Amino acid sequence: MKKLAFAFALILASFALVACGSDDETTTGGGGETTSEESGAQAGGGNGAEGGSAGSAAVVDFEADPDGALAYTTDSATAEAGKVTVNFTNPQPLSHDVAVEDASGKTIGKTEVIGEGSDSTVVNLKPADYTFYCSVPGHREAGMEGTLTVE
Ligand SMILES: [Cu+2]
Repeated sequence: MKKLAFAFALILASFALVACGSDDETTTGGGGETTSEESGAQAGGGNGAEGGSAGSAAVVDFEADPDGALAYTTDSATAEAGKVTVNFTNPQPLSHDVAVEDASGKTIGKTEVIGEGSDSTVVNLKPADYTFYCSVPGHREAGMEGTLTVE
């Protein structure tokens, strides 16, 4: 209960931060959230020709702070260039996602916004520095971001 109250306070705080923004994201926390069935997020890799590297599937795992803070458990990660599976686990009742942004500020992929669950997405990465962050309003500003280095 304490935890929930804390999370709720955080939600209020984040809305306060973006008070002038639109309110088209107010559906979170309604309780009726159903994580739409896992529609094969693993984007079946039929053609292994692309990306070539000896079958080493590139995967990066992210997790939101189990203690309920607006943070991931890490602020840096590395991945191999090519098709990278981004796994996200969120133990919090507060909804989060993981989005990946390139150096020009363009979001190139993101997971579903989820609470108490997990989701994954596949992004195509080149050797460069990317930023991963939570796209829920206010969360990135509060600290839910980090650097994804691709080699
Ligand atoms: Cu978040």
